[in-house]
Amino acid sequence: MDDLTDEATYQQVRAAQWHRHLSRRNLLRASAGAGLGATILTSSAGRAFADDPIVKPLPPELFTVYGTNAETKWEAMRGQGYLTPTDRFFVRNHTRTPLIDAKTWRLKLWGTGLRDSPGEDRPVEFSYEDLLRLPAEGLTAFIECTGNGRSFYTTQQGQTVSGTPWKLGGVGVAHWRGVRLSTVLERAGLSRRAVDLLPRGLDAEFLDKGVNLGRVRRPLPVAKALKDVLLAYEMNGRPLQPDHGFPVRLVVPSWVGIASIKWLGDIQVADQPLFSPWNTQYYRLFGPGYPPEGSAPLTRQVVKSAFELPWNAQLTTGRTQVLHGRSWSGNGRIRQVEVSVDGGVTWRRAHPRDQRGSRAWLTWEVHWRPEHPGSYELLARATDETGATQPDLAPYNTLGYLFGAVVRHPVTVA
Ligand SMILES: Nc1nc2c(c(=O)[nH]1)N[C@H]1C(S)=C(S)[C@@H](COP(=O)(O)O)O[C@H]1N2
Ligand SMILES: [Mo]
Repeated sequence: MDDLTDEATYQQVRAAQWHRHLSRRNLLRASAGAGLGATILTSSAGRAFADDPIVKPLPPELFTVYGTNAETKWEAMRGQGYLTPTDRFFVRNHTRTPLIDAKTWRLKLWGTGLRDSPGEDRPVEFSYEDLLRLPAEGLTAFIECTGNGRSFYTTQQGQTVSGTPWKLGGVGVAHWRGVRLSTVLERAGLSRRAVDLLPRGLDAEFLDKGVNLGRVRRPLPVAKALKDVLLAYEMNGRPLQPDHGFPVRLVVPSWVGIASIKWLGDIQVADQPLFSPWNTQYYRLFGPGYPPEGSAPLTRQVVKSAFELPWNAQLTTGRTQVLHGRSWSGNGRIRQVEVSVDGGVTWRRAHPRDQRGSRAWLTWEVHWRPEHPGSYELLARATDETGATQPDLAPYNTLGYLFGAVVRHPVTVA
């Protein structure tokens, strides 16, 4: 297998692939469309790229697309079950989806936090088959982009922030299956001195305003890694699809989406704190009230709620509507959801439906019979088991992370 960490080899392999994959394009699209997560391409590097940044179909009734990212339309969740079907699960790519050959793929662990301190050049390796043979575990959990809801800093709070202008569709709940990261760390010889891991993706290097920041990687404290992190190879009962990290991704429950590294290639295990742009210049809070280096690196997501309705939904006067929605929190279970149909003057309790564990959302519903035509704002406000509730205003930060305020959802009654 070619050494992908070697620049020259990588460039060579990449150039050759570029010519080859045009002819493969249609085949790839077809297999992605058929939902074949285990698309296997033969390429010496074990990695190729599709022409589009995202491989799966992105029909406009399911997604809003922003460059390399696509958000789920909340109305596409209406009538769905508890989980977000994979065909409508949001995609957040820094660059583009790589197509990886599971046969040659290896997960490599190395560093001073392992007992023999193996260097990057002689890592402890696990094949896809090795991982499939280890004890498997399931986990129902949301993955949510830290910038989910970012556009509301501007539209609700009049503030300028930078980044993808997500509404509330940068989140999904899936049933993941894989091996506990702790199991693999143990087998790799985790040392008691280990403090930080640095999982790294096999997607292309990320350029920000012309500066090459290298491959996507974000330090993960050993304590979280040993607690509940999964090396997932299945999503909703099928092998991961290319866009969601095939062959193996991390699922770091309750934490900011960036922690859940896709297309996992290697994990540095260190006996000292690690840093990357993804825990220093991004995924911290910056701005007034924060130190110049920003807040501490972000970990848990905040409390949020969404209605399964289109933006500016059209409803009928004098008819009872069942409003459906979902609420979730990085702190644990949702204890209560209140809904207002009069812009926040009066509130009523939503009826809780289903919540599968503390790392996934609560589905709920509320009945409403609008008697008069006009424009309305629907509000949903959740409170989690720690008592954390959604505020009227989200604390400003320049990168627009963690928008947890109550969202005012416009509808028209006619
Ligand atoms: N290797 C790699 N992992 C990654 C990313 C990426 O661009 N490259 N994006 C991260 C971000 S910011 C988010 S929100 C989640 C999105 O996961 P999804 O695309 O499966 O929904 O993946 C994370 N893991
Ligand atoms: Mo993200």
